[in-house]
Amino acid sequence: MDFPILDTNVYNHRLVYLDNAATTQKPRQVIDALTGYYLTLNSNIHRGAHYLAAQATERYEEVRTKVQRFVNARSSKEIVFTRGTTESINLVASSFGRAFLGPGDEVIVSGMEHHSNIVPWQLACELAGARLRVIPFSDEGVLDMEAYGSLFSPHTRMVACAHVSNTLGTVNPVREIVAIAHDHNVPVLIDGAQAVAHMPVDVQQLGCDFYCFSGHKMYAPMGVGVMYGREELLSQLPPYQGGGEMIKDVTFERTTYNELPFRFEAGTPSVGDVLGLGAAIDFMLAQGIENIGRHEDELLRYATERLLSIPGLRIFGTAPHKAGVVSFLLGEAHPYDVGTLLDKLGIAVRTGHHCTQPIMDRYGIPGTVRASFACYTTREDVDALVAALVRIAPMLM
Ligand code: 7TS
Repeated sequence: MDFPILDTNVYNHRLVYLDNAATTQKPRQVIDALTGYYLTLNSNIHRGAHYLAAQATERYEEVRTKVQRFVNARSSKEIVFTRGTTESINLVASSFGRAFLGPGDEVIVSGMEHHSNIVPWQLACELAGARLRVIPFSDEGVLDMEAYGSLFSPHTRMVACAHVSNTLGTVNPVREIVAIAHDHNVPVLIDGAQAVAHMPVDVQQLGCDFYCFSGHKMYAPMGVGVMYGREELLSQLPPYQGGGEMIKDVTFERTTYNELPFRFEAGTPSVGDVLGLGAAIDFMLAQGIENIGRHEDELLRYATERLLSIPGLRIFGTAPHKAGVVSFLLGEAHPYDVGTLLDKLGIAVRTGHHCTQPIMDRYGIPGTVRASFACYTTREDVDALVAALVRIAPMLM
């Protein structure tokens, strides 16, 4: 594994990068794919009749097939490239909302969603005169599945839920969530932003109708993401953005639209970033996704145990099934103060509400300090975090 940025020194300390839920660092292979594209291949795709355009198009479409296999979609038509999870969810909420949401309808979301799986649905509901229903969760950070079942009504049109919570680390029972929704003939969107880098994802096995994720949280460049949509449903959705590439024929009177998936890819995509995503998938497959998951699970156990040995430290999110995210508070210290002092010791964590304000309201706290892991995180990184917390605790408590 070669992640050049991890050699950075921060205030004369070795960088300990524990903000992987925000974005992962990039391995050399991904950086090379990106620079290689601009050095040798840069060209607009699907359009030009020339050599570079044909090459770039072929490579771009190869990555689509790679992503299809990566999440085990039935067809590459079901893979739409976007800018990231946020755009993927906005695409579905906007298009689905226009086609299927009406006055009095309901969309179910969980209480632990990232704002990007709340606000797009609120916008769609506002336009349609529909409303959100929210699945509550326990103090441990486990969704209340009984309450979930009771939220369905004849007006329920969609369920949108995170696979893994970016704040609590909870791995939600997605298969069960989907099965219950499908019993009510309601489709399900899964926000996989915090899942794809940490566990194998099989959209057919999960049964979900939409699955959204970002490249930059799985070792790929920023600027590329994926929206998987089950073909049967995707083919019923109206276009999201209008522009080049998404059309078949345009006149001033009427436009007909291109076939899937191009209908949802208006304009010039971020071709180099897509090729970087392909390199990131190759990197993950070479490491073995199960191996990465096992490594992070082991670190999570170790970090949880060591952090809890610090007097006054409280962890938020103690579900039995978690991914490599630990949110905590040190006594009554403000998370921002903890984060600032950790930074001075070279330790990068995230502080605040992590774009999940309803979770903070649920616990009645302003925010948390969050450490999150990736394949390159080590026990030494965790030890450095714990040692730093022990050192700064007397200044804050
Ligand atoms: N959904 C979840 C569960 C996320 O964790 C994030 C980003 C998003 C959606 C949005 O992804 P984007 O790539 O479109 O921005 N989460 C975080 C985080 O936890 N810290 O910074 C970004």
